[in-house]
This record gives sequence, C-alpha cells and structure tokens, in this order.
Amino acid sequence: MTNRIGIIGAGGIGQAHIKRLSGAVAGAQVVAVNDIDQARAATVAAGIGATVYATDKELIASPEVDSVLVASFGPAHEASVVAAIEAGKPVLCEKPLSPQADGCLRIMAAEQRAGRRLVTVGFMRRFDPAYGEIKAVIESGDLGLPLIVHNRHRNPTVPQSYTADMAINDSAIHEIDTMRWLLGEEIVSARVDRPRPTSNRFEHLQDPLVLVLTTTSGAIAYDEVFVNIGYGYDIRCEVVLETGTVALTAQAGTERRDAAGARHRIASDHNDRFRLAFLAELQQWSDAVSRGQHAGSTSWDGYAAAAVCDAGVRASGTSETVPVAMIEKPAFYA
Ligand code: ISE
Repeated sequence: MTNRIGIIGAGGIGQAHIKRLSGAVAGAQVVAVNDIDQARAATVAAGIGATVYATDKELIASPEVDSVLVASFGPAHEASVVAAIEAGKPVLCEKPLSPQADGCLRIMAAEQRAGRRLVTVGFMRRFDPAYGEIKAVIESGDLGLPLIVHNRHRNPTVPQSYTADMAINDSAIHEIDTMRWLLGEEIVSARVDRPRPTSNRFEHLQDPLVLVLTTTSGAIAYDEVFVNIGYGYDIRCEVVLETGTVALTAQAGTERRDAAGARHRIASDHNDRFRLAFLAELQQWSDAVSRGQHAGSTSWDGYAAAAVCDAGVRASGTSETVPVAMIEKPAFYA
C-alpha cells in the first residue's frame, strides 16, 4: 500500500523532504501540500502534481491523506501535530516537536488520549551510519564507561530571522537528542558558556556558544554551537571513554592530495551531510505507517529534548547551571 503523505510547511526542509519522498523513498507519495505562504504551496504542489490545502486542518482531514509530515516553523508544530493525532493520522514532525516542553506535554496528552503512538520526531542523526557506530562502541562496553563528549555544531550561516534561542532549541537540540540516545540516559542540567563572539554575526546572537550538559550518571557533554562559521557545515562528535575514544571522522568519502596539499570536501548543509540519515529516517517512518505501526523516536523524546532546551535557554545569558525539569516517564512511552 502506498503511504499518501500530506506536507505541512513547504520551506527549505519541507521541500527537501518532498524531493526525497518523491524519488528515493519506496512506497511513499506526497499527495498534499499546505504552507502559510499560499503561493509557495501552489508552486511546490504543482511540481509534483499534489493538491494544495489552504489550512493544515483541511489537509489533515482530507481522505486522500494517510499520514502527515510537519515541516513548518517550530512554534506552529504543536497545533498541527495535535490535529493529526485527533484525526488518528500518523505524523512525522520535524524537530523541535515544540520549542518548549509545555507544548510537548500537550502533544503527549493528546497522544495518550488517542491510545496509540502516532508521533515520530525528526531526529535524523539517529540514522547516520557513523553515529550508529559510535553507539555500538559505547554499548559494547569495550572501552569502559563514557565520561565526556565533545560536540561541534557548525553552520555556514543563518538568516536574520534566526533568534538567539534557536541556537539551543533549533540547532543544539540535535546534540541534546544525540546525547540522550548515545548515552542511554537523561540530561539533568545545562549551562551556557559565552566565548568572545564572532564579528560575523547578527548583533542579537551569541555566536559561538558552548552548551554544557550533565547526565544522570555524571557524564558531561560539551556542545560548541557556531552558526556563522562561514566555511561549511561541520558536525563533530568525540566520546571519551575510560580506555579509549570514539569519534566521527571527516565525512567526505575521498581525500584529494596534490601540490597544494591534502584536503577533502566539507558538507554544505544538513541535507548534504545527513543525506543517508534523512533517507533512512523517511523510509523507516513510511514503512511503519504502511504497516500500521509506530517506529522511531517518540513524543517522549521530543519532550525530553525540549525540557533540556528550556533549561539551556534559561541558562543563556547567565553563568548558572540550570536543572532540567521533567515529569516521570509515562508507562505509555516505556
Ligand atoms: C536547522 O534547523 C537544522 O536542523 C540543522 O540540522 C542545524 O544544523 C541548524 O543549526 C538548524 O538551524
């Protein structure tokens, strides 16, 4: 059975997903598009022969739509995700599930009322083969316990609309989820260190910043978030364990060597760097929808990440270590 998908949000990430779903994901078809910008929705829909819907609610209610992919602006996610849950339709929501933990709690409440897991959160790094190898090394126990993680999250640039909080709840949220997933434990506190900012930034941004996370067991994860580094999209992660380390290597498959030296290509953006991860994520989600099952990260994962973001945002601009406030994990998400 083909999984007929409605896309809410036809901006950059929405269009990238449409491209992937239209060519490289088996058993999936984008049949409907909605965007706050009607003209953009019409152009994108015309390119793939999909129907345009004036509102997210109409798209969700349409009988031609089996499942929904939410790729709109973060603060708009909650309303669309809750509507999809209430319509009984599986939904893949881009991160953040909601920029604040409160919004995620309301999503979890709606899902529990519906009585089945319908929400998957777009934490695509969980599908990256190299991160998967790091997880396998940690879980093997061969190098002992993980003690410290050094992360680097570098973007070439961001638009002026990128707010200060987004360094945490739109960018660092990837490392926050990755740390929970790799280490298999929750994050209990957050602090934000503020080095001298680059002059190549918008005045309203602290760029770079270093988010310092502590886990239940006392492991510490550092996350350098530098969203205007200029040279490319550079994601790094090194885990320090008791008797060794394991890290992502340079992502390019080849290295060029010539009279000018040795060098390799650096990814341009997240679609480039996480190409395989995005494809694997979409394929797993679509296959699960077709089988009437849930797969991948849950609303709980979206909530736990948002709770850490809340602490990180509160810690920004202070030198405080802010505890992460979380509810007990409901049995529904066990
Ligand atoms: C963006 O929304 C993403 O999800 C990218 O993966 C991330 O690197 C970037 O910082 C975010 O703004």
